[in-house]
Amino acid sequence: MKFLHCADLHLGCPKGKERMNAFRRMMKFCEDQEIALLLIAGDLFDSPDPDENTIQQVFSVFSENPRLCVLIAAGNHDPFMKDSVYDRALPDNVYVFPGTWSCVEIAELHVRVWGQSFTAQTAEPFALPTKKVKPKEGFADLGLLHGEVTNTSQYRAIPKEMIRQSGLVYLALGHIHERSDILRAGTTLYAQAGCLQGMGFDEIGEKGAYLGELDGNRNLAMSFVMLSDSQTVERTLNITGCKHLTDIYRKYEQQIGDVRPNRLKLTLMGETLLQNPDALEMLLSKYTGGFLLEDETTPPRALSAGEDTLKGAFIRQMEEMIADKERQGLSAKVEKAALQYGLMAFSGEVNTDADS
Ligand SMILES: [Mn+2]
Repeated sequence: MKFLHCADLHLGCPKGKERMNAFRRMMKFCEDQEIALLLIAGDLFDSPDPDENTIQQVFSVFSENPRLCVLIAAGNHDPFMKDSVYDRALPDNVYVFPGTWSCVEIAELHVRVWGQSFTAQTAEPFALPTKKVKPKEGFADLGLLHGEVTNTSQYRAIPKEMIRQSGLVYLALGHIHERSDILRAGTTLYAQAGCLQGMGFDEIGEKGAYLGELDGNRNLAMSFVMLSDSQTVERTLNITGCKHLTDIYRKYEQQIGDVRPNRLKLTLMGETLLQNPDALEMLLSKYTGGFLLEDETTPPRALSAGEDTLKGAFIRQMEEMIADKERQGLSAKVEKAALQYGLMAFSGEVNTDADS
């Protein structure tokens, strides 16, 4: 029996076209791979009342594959409450868990799936019912929850001890947009699937879902499936020795190049005088689907720092001021800029209206 575990699709969010594309790609994957069970670990929608067009698209795609069982544990973004997106007639193959830990038994798949929805924007820590449920002969128990594996969180803390005691074969989790590895507590495997499609610069790398294959002896094999449209990639570029924007531009073209449709988080390193980051951003953004520049360059630790010249004395004094500020835990941003401009002035690259 094959199942797919996804989470945090955030459909219906502003500029959410890529997220909808990833959702459609995932549903196509389910059909092509004859997945029997789709576990959605919360935040399918970005809000409890997304626009009607989004709702219709999502539910009609579910209906198009009636053999697929779709189980949803609502999350903090799309809690299951009165008049929310889930408080309506749903397609026959879709089930949303209530706010209490309970199970659905799917006889033809020989599984029971346990789950619990958010019913508000926050949720109490997860606790198993005191009366322990007995395993059922011939059935594997799976779990589905939105929350974080920790002891304290307003977004349903899930203590590891609870997972260990759960008796589940696998617990499918959502909420954390960065996926976890397949982890273990006792005999239970568990994982955060991560979001299906990243959008921001804090959602780095390949996104997708976990594919599970369960055999008749409750042996489980899990693997990751990449399903996202574009991704955010991180790169660094050392621009030591680059004097002008065109030098940086050329170096970028040689070492990184076109990353579209991906978004790029570019960190500039090295010793240089980066004069106009905005212009650089404009030059390079044509090669990316979105651009974030982090400047971690340092002013050239001028070879002339040891010189017995006016320039040498200036550098030593500025470096002392910077070190002094940093010792006090203060920002030395102004002093660093002063050092940059001073060095530029020494090399004749700046005139008196440099700060305009
Ligand atoms: Mn969430």
